[in-house]
Amino acid sequence: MRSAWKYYFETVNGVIFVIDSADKDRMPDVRDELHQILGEVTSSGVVPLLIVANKQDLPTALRYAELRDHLALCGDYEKRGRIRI
Ligand SMILES: Nc1nc2c(ncn2[C@@H]2O[C@H](COP(=O)(O)OP(=O)(O)OP(=O)(O)O)[C@@H](O)[C@H]2O)c(=O)[nH]1
Ligand SMILES: [Mg+2]
Repeated sequence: MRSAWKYYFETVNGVIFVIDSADKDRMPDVRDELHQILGEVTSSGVVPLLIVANKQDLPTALRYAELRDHLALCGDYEKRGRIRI
């Protein structure tokens, strides 16, 4: 599936990316995957990407600012107003 995402993005109207906010150990993998997707979404034209931070009810869940840091969402993407968590 991952290698086919590039073709998939050419045919969808939007992408919903769900994160387990409480799974801190996997944030590096999530970050890498998300940035790969962001690159492919961008090269496929304009595809809205919604990031859903799941499990926010758990006390150990990472909050907005922490997720933004872990996923390296600041910088260019955020400046362009293209990212909302
Ligand atoms: N507290 C809480 N639990 C949720 C939420 N959404 C899904 N779950 C539960 O999370 C569980 C699934 O997540 P995980 O336990 O991480 O399982 P997984 O991601 O399939 O497998 P792992 O590889 O072990 O992470 C299920 O028991 C769901 O009911 C949420 O918003 N809050
Ligand atoms: Mg999980």
